[in-house]
Order: sequence, then structure tokens, then C-alpha cells
Amino acid sequence: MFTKISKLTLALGLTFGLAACSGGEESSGQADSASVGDTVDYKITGIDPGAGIMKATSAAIEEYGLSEWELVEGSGAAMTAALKKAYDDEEPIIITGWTPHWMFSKFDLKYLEDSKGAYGEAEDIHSIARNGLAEDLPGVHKVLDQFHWTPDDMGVVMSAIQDGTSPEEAAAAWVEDNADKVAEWTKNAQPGNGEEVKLGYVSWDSEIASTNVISKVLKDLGYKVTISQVEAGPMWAGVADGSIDAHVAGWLPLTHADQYEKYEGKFEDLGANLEGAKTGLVVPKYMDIDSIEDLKE
Ligand code: PBE
Repeated sequence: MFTKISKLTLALGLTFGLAACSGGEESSGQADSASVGDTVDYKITGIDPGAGIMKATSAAIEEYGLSEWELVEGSGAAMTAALKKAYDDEEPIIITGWTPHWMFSKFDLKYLEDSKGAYGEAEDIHSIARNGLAEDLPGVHKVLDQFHWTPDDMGVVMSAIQDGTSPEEAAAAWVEDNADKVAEWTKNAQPGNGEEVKLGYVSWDSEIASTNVISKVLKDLGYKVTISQVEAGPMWAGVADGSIDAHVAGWLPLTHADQYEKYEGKFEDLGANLEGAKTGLVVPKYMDIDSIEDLKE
């Protein structure tokens, strides 16, 4: 539908020349008759309901006065599948997106400008440990504390997984190729002797990558690591009640602000393991909108 409209607009533009373009800026994309909302059924393709980005998006819908819009729940995997399908057909789609994510290297995408700051400024991803981990497993605590990498590093692992490598293998390959970085994380860390370590994570592509990497590093150091896939709420609750030793998926200051406040004092924030993350509404570059405000039209 979108493609047809584009072609029609283009044809009209060619036939009638500038006279047809009353607005002056009209080029291709949404014709006057179809608003962005019409082209996507007023739907924003979301992910799992527990994700911070879902809450931020509900708030954005309020703040920008997008009352006719619906945020559709799903999962990270369902969202990227919908994105791929739309992209292949050059159809419009609006998703809840984030960086680092492999989707930005697979597809030409853009964030919609967020003039009201509904998605905050840049986010960092923090490592979060249960209270008492430093005393019980000082070596693990030290590695988590020293774990620090870049969006590009994470991108390498994420892309490998997306291309079909298993998360364990992709993590192992990255660890092997980045011995210098790993050596910094494990510097002065007490090796393990089969002690059990339980890490929690949510199946967001970024966190599948980071959790598998840190798990591999701890295993290589001699610990017996189990990684458990959980929802966002239970991940934070698990660290707070001690049933999970740590997670490396704390998006702050905004995305997980609720969980952070809820359990403050019941976990140890080991600081950022990655800087320069971001969340927001994301669309393919071929769509003729630039800002969240444009969804009102
Ligand atoms: N995310 C990816 C998560 C954090 C990691 C942005 C989808 C969220 O809670 O929204």
C-alpha cells in the first residue's frame, strides 16, 4: 500500500510538476490522503510487556497526544521478524527499537526525533549484583565489576548470532578474539573451583550477547555458570532476593528506573559495562517521517 502511494505521488509529481506540490516539501512517501497512522493501522510494534521501552512508549503516547495509537505487545524476536517482513516489502512499520542492536546493521533505519525526551538521553547498561556476592564469590564480583566493552564489541556478537551462530559459540569466538579485553576484566580476579554462579537475563538480543560473553569468561575462569532466561521484572527481583547472583542488563538511568527504585538497597550497582545505549521509536529510512510529532498527522 505504502509503495503504491509512493509511486502514485511520484507519478503525479512528474505529471503536474511543481504545481502539484502545494506544500513545497512534498516529494515521496505519504500522500496527503494517507497519514502515517493510516499506513500502519495506528500500531506501534512493541516487544515483551515487561521491557522498560514499553513503559517509555506508553508514556510517549500520552505525552505526544497519540491517543488513537496502539502499542502492540510481542517479543524482541517477533518485532524483528515483523521488521524484516515490512522491510523486504518496503512497507511502513514503526517499532520500539534500541541500540546496540544488529537491526541497524541489517536494515537502513532511523530513530524518530523525540523532542519531549520521552526516551531520556543516552542510556548506559549496568552490571547488577546481589548483595553479598563480593563476600561469597569475590572473583565473580571482580569480573563483573571490571566488565566493560563497547557497542561495537556487542555488535560483533549480536551479528554473529543473527547470522546463525549459536549464542554460546558467538560468545566463545568473541572471547577468543579479544583476549586483551578479557584479560582486563579478569585481572586480579580469584579463579573458581566449580562454584555455582547464576546469571539472569531477558531474551533481548543485546542481553543474549552480553550474558553469553560474561558467562563464557566466568566459565573459563573456573566457575560453573548457569544462565536463566527470565522476564525483566523477575530478573531484577531475583537479584534483589538473592536467587540470581547477577545480571548485566540494567538499562539506566531511565529504562529500568522503576525496578531500580523498587529494589534500591537490595542489590549492588557495579556501574556501566557499556556506554552509549539508546532507546526510541524506530522506522525504516524509506519512511517519510522524522519525529514522533509526525505521528499526529
Ligand atoms: N531493551 C533492551 C530493554 C533493555 C534492553 C531496550 C529492549 C528494555 O527494558 O526496554
